[in-house]
This record gives sequence, C-alpha cells and structure tokens, in this order.
Amino acid sequence: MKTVYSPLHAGHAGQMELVTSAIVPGFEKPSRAEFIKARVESEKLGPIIGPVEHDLTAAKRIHKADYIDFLPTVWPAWKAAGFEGTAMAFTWPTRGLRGDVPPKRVDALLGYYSFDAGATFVDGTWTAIKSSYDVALTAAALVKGGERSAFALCRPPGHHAGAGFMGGYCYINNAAVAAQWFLDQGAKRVSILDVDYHHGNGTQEIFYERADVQVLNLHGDPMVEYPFFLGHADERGASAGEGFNVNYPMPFGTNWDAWNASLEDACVKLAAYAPDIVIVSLGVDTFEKDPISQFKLKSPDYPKIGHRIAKLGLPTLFVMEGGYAVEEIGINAVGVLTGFEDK
Ligand code: SP5
Ligand code: ZN
Repeated sequence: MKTVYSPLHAGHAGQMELVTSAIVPGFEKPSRAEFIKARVESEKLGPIIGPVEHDLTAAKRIHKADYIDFLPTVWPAWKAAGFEGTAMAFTWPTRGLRGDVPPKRVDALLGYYSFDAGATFVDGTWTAIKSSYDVALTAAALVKGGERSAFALCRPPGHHAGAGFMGGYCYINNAAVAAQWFLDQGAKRVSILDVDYHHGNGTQEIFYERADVQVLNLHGDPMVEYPFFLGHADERGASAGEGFNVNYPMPFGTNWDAWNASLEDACVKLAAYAPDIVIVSLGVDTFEKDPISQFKLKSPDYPKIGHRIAKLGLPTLFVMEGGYAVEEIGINAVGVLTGFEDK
C-alpha cells in the first residue's frame, strides 16, 4: 500500500488547547504524523510519496465557499490585528444569537466559523490544512487509478469539520472531500466507515440527506463524550438520506469484543450497500492509553480491524484522523494497514 505524506503538516505546531478547566499544549501535535511515517517505513508498508497540489474546487463541493475562503485569511488577520499566541475562538452564535451575520473581527469570525475552541491557528496552520487536503486527494486518485488501497497520512484531521465550520482539530473534512471527489469521478456510491473514538459529526452533517454516501460511525456515546451534540443512535439520516447514516455510540470502557460487535454490524450494512469505494476515517484514539479517550482497545486489536475491512473486498482509502498516544500511534495506525494487507 502506498502512503501519501507531506512534511508541510509540521508548521501546524505549538498551539494551545482549551480543555475542561485548563489551557494546555495541544494534543494534536506534529510528532503524531512523524511516528506514523516512521512506522510505515519500519514495517515496509510500501512507498511514501508526496502529494500533488490541488486547487480548492474539490473542497468547495462539500464545504461552503465563504468558509473555505476564510481559512487562509485567519493567521494574517490575527497578526494584523496585533494579537499573539494561538488564534482561538471564544464566542459562538448558539441558540438565540444571529448565525447569519459574519462579524468583521478575526477573533469573532473564528467563533462564527467553528463549534468549539479546538480548531486553532498558528502561522503554519493554513499550509498544513492545504497539504492535508492535497494528501487526501492524491491518495484518492491512487485508488481511482486502480490500486486496491492507499493511505492518506493526513494532518490536521478532518471528520469534525462540517460544511461551514471547523472544530475538534479539524478544518477541511478530508474524508468527505474524497467521497465527493470519487462521486464526481463517476462512482455511484461511497461508504465512509469512521472508526475514530469521537463521533464524526462533520461527515454526518455533510451527507445526512444523501443516499449516495453511506456514513457509518463507531464512537464514544455523545451523552458523555465529545462532541456531545451529535452522534446518537437515533440519527439515521433524513429525506433521501434516510437510513444511510448509522451511529454506534458506545460507553466508556468499551473493549475489543464490544467494539468489534459494532464493527461487524457496520461491515454487514456496508456490504449490503455495495459501494464502489470504502473510505476509512482512521482514528486510533480508541487505544487504551489514549490521553483524551475512554475505550480499551489494545495494539494487537488494530490489525484485526484492517483484516475485517479487507474482507469487504472493496477499493479502500484510509484517511488519518485522531489518535493522541503518540508513542503507540504508529504501531496502531499502521497495524490497521498491515492487517488489511494481511501481513
Ligand atoms: C480528530 C479528533 O480526534 N478530534 C478530537 C477532538 C477532541 N476535543 C476534545 C478533547 C477533550 C479532552 N478532554 C480530556 C482531557 C484529558 N486530560
Ligand atoms: Zn478522535
């Protein structure tokens, strides 16, 4: 399996993160991608290639144009306003406020275009977002070109980003962009299997009323886990999309056996949908030692995930999402990929 990787992710570094009761160094940090890349090399998964640059047309097929156009302006506007440190939102247009009038200040616009304080900017952030998008589209093209699979080593991740907002370390929804791109290239149906610990609220929102993208999501129960406000089992899609969104919320402490039962059900539904392409939103924050998560998967479980996905027998694009136990992130993420290849 080929891996697509860009060193430009590394400029998205050094930001601060708001968590319950504190501001701490960001969990979503450059070493994540470097540990994964090192493991791809040491496991000899296959060649690592650089991305082809793309314009933003494919991003605007699923994201609002004004939102995408805002992203490269953030850091220059932040500096021009005389602000320092990490550019971070602090006010949001929730119920009872106007969500239809974009304000003129960059610190206010950060809130206008986000749902939490978790999508922050430093000077290298836009370049990293763009490189992550290029990585996803380049890997998608490998699969479209006939490869059985490809690995988009995306950083920053994407699955929390909706049509018009960022959040949860995510800006452009790389998996959703790739899904739409496959459809635009002639695919009839695409399935997105999101195994990240957190619910992929952005992916769900983007495709919620559509029948041409099936979205299957395994995650911590939003009654008690981030992103809290989406990801319940009764969210099954709407209008033409009725039945094509499937959520598997699971309790804190979920181990392999329980998690695997959800994976099995999702794979049965996926096979019944018979998509042309499978996109895996590959988060490994389900790991027992993840610093921000509450599931109990162990390193030997990750190859079993890949093995089950391979049994579907479909062209498969892996898109990197979360995973914050950096020492083991390479072992676990690449474990899924080697399991897929049955090595
Ligand atoms: C892509 C992805 O995995 N995004 C996750 C965003 C999670 N943001 C909320 C994190 C809350 C962490 N609180 C626990 C602090 C541990 N001491
Ligand atoms: Zn996650």
